[in-house]
Amino acid sequence: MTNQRELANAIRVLSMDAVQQANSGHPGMPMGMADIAEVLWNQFLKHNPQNPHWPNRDRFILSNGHGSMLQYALLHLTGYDLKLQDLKQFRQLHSKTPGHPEFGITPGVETTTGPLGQGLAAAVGMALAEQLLAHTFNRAQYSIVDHYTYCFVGDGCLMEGLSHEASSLAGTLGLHKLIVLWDDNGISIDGEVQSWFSENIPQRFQAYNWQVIANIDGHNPAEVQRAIVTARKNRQQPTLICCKTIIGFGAPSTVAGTAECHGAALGADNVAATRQQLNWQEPAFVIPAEIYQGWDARAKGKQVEQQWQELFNAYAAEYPELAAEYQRRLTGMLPDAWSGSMAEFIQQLQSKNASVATRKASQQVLDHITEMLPELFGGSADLSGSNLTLSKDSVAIKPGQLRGNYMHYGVREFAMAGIMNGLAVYRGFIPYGGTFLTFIDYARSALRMSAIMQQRVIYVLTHDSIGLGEDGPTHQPIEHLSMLRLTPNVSLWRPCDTVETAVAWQMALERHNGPTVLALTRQKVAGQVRTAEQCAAIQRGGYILAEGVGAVDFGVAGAAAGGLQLILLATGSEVELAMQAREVLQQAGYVVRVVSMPCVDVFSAQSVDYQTMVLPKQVPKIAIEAGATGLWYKFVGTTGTVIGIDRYGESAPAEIIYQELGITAEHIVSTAKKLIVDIML
Ligand SMILES: Cc1ncc(C[n+]2csc(CCOP(=O)(O)OP(=O)(O)O)c2C)c(N)n1
Ligand SMILES: [Mg+2]
Repeated sequence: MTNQRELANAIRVLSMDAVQQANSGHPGMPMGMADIAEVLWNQFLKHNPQNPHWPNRDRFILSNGHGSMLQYALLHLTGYDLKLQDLKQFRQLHSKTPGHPEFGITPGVETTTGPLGQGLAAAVGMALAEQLLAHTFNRAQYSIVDHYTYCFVGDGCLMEGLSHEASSLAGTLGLHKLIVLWDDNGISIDGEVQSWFSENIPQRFQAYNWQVIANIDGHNPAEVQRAIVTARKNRQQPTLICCKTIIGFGAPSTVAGTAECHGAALGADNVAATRQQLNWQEPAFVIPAEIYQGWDARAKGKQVEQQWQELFNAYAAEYPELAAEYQRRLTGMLPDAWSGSMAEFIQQLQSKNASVATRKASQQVLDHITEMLPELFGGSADLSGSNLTLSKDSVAIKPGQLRGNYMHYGVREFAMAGIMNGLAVYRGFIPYGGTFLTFIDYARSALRMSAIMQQRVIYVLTHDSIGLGEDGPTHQPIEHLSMLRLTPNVSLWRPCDTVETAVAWQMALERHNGPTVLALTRQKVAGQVRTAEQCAAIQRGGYILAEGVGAVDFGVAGAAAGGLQLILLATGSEVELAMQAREVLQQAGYVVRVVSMPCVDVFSAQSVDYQTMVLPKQVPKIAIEAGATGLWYKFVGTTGTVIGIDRYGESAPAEIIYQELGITAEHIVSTAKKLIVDIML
C-alpha cells in the first residue's frame, strides 16, 4: 500500500522534472500544494477521467495557474488522456501542457487561468451556474445537477482586487457549494509577503459571509480532509480553507520556503537532492505502478457517471421535456423557434422605423427574446437603468432565491466579466452583462479571457461616445472601440438604429466562437429606411445604406466608373450625420454613397468581391466615427479622410461637444467638398 505522502510526491517529482526539462515553469506551488491536491482528488473530487465533459462532475479550478504542472500531474495520474509524453512536452509549441492551463487544450481543464484572481471569479460563475441549473431542472428524487466547485488560490489571487469583488458576491449569494483552498505559503515572486500582504484573510472572508476554516496544515492530509468535510456540510456559505504550506516542499531548505522555487527550474543538483529527501528512487518521468494504482480514478469515475446516467434516464422518463431542454441547454443550440421569430421581429422593427437610442432598442430586443431563451443570463454592474439590460421577463436572483435570469452584479465590472466567463464555460448559459463602454477598462482582462477561450459572452456597453454628454471625459469612450476591435476573437457591433441593433443581438447569440460587444448609444438616433435586401445585408457587417443618386450601376466594383464621387462610411450614431451630409452634397450635385458598417470584423471577413463592391478602391472615402481615428485608414486609404476624435472629451450637453469636436454634418460636407476638389486637382 502506498501512503498519501508517496502519492503526493508523485506530483512533486513530475512537476519539478517537467519544469527542469523545459527549463521554464513554476515548481514551487505544485510541490507546496501536492498534499492538499492528493486529499481533494483522491477522497472527494467526483469526476470521470474518461469523460471530462460529464455535466455533473465536480469542477476543479486552479486559479493560481502558474502552478499548471500540479493540474497536469493530477490529470495524468488519475487517468485523463494526458500521457507522460505530454508532460515531457511541458511548455512546448502545440503541446497539451501549455505554460498555464488553457481551456480547450487539455482535457479536464475547466477554464483558462494565469491572470491571478480570474480563476476564482470563474469558479464563482461555475458555482452559480450549478445552483441556477439545479433550481431549474432538479425535481424531487432527481438531483441531476448536484456537484461542488473546488478552487485553488494563491496569495496573488487574494491580493488581486478581483478576489474581493468575486468573493463578496459569492458570500452575499451564499454559494455554499463553492470551496476555495488557499495556498498560504507566505511567498510571492518578490519574496516574503508580509511586507505587502498583511490583512487578516480569515476575517476578510468572514466579513464576506464565508465560512472560514483557518490554520490548516496543508501538509497534514487528515487536517485537510476534515476541513473539506466541514466545508461540504455548509448549506449557506461558501468556504475558504486556509492551508499553511511550504512552497517547494521537499526541495532542499535553501530553496523550499523561499521565492527561489516560485518560478524557475530547481537545477539538476536540487532536483537530485529533492529525490533523496523524498526518498524517491525512480528517474525522471518514471512513476511506479503502485503509485499509478493509488491515483487511478477511472473505475470509480465510470461508476459515478453511470449511476448519474441511470438517474438521468429515470428523470428523462418522468420529465421528458425537462430532460430534453436540459440537454439542449448544454449543447448551446438555440431553440427551434429562434430564427423565424427573430426574422419576423426585425421586419417589424424596420416597418416601424422608430428613432430611439440603441440602448433602448437593445432593451426592446431583450423584451422580445428573453422568454424564448431561458439560457440568457443577464446583468449589469449597477447600471441596469442606464444599460437597459433588464427586460420585462428578467427575474433578478437574490440571496436565498437563486431562481432567476438576471444578476445585479453591483459596481463590480471585473467580477461580472469573470463570472460570465465561468457561466459560459460551464455551458447551459448565454451570459450578457452591461456597463458603460468606458468602464470596460475595469473588466478588460476578463473580456480578453472570454476572447482567448472563444466564449459566447455578450457585453452590453452603452454610452458609447461623447454623445453621452455632461458626464465628461472620464465617462466618454475614445480609444475603446478601437481597442476592442483590435482584440482578437472579439466581435464588436456599433449599430445605428433599432434594426441594426436587433441584427447585432442576433449575430451575437448565433456566434459560437467568441464574445461580442454591443456598443450602444445613450442618445436617440434616427431610424433608417431599408429595402429587404439592405436589411439582409446588415449581417455582412457593412453595406450600402444609401446609394449615390446619379451613379450608374455597372455591377460589382464598377460603381466608380458609374460616376460615384464619394463614399461616407460611418457607424452607430454617426450614420445619421453621414446621411444628413449626403443629402446636402447630393443637392449640391455630388454623387455620394453612404455605407453603414456596424461591424468591422464581420465586414472584413466577407469576400473581397463583396468588400470592393461596397467600398470600390477608386472612390474617395471619408470615415466618420466619434472615436479614435487610426483604424479607419484601413478603409479610406491614404487619400481618404477620417473624421473622429483623438483627444479626450468634454463635459457639456452632447450637441455642444459634437460641435466642439467637429463631428457634425456641416463638417462632413466641407471635408467632402475639399476632398473631392483636392482629388480633382
Ligand atoms: C494579474 C497577474 N499579475 C501578475 C502575474 C505574474 N505572477 C505570476 S505568479 C505571481 C506571484 C503569485 O504569488 P502566489 O500566488 O503567492 O504564488 P506562489 O509564489 O505562492 O506560487 C505573479 C506576480 C500574473 N500571473 N497575473
Ligand atoms: Mg504564495
